[in-house]
Amino acid sequence: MTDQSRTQPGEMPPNLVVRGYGKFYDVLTPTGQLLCTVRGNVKRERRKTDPVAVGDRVEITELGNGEGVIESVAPRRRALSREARGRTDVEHVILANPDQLIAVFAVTEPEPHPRMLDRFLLIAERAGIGSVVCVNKIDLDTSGEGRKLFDRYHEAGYPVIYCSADSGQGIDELREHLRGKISVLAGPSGVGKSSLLNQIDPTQDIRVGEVSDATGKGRHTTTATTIFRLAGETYIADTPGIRQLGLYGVVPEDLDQYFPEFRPWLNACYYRDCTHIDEPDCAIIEALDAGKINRERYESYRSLRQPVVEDA
Ligand SMILES: Nc1nc2c(ncn2[C@@H]2O[C@H](COP(=O)(O)OP(=O)(O)OP(=O)(O)O)[C@@H](O)[C@H]2O)c(=O)[nH]1
Ligand SMILES: [Mg+2]
Ligand SMILES: [Zn+2]
Repeated sequence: MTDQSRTQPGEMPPNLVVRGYGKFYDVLTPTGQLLCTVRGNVKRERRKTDPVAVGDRVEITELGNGEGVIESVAPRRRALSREARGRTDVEHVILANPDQLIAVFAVTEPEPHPRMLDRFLLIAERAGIGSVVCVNKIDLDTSGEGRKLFDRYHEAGYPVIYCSADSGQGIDELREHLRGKISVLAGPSGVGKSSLLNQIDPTQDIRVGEVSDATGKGRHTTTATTIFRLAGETYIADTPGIRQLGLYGVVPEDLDQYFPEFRPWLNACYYRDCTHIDEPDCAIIEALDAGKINRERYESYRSLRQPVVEDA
């Protein structure tokens, strides 16, 4: 490849990393897919983050036989990230350059944990990425009681889709939200992320797992993040289930910005640096007491703002 084929400054190269396998990456190019290794300098330059992540746009050199080398990674426009395991200062990228998060939880099996959903929404807010809450396995909620847990997200302003990969309910609505965007399906294991993707595009035939009976927890069937192209500019990433979501780069002072339903009140507190916990004349607490902010969401904020200090 000659230098003329390189992308100009400010432009994103068309080549998209769609899957990683340790040292190798599948890269979708305008003419096909290549299995690529990574040039050593890319790793040396990026020690505090994944040197290459699924969703990255990359410059490559083709080697023939469907193989290539990633020469450089374009600066990420945004990234949905978590803390690397055991390293609070290192970013682990769930997906680079997504347009939106589809936060998938099951209405039951496994039991949904709203605090966990709050964390997913929070990392997306921090990254400047919009979210859709996708409540799956609605076929199992025969009484309609289970879905009420998710009312608070609708009240907070998030689109909430009730769907079932089994019955097909809500799939068309979900498909509408995906059109023309790069979306990332994320959530706990066993909630049906891969099953939903199979419903959205049956030609993909992605492996789905069983929720183990003993624990009701998923078994981590999906082991690597993979981007699928659904049509033209519509892409969706399936991700492995996440058990613990370490909040990368979230500072306590900024937490209130990441709860969208707080935003209308944020500049009305008496103290500019109000924590909204015990200060007088706090507009958030007034909104809470007036029923304009959901109490569970507020408690979720409070627990993150003032974590209980545990003995070492
Ligand atoms: N009843 C019911 N079961 C579902 C539904 N969607 C998925 N399942 C089942 O839930 C189990 C887990 O589904 P997966 O699609 O593998 O879940 P996942 O979120 O991709 O899990 P990981 O890959 O481990 O993160 C499978 O046994 C599915 O058949 C649904 O809408 N209703
Ligand atoms: Mg899966
Ligand atoms: Zn306040």
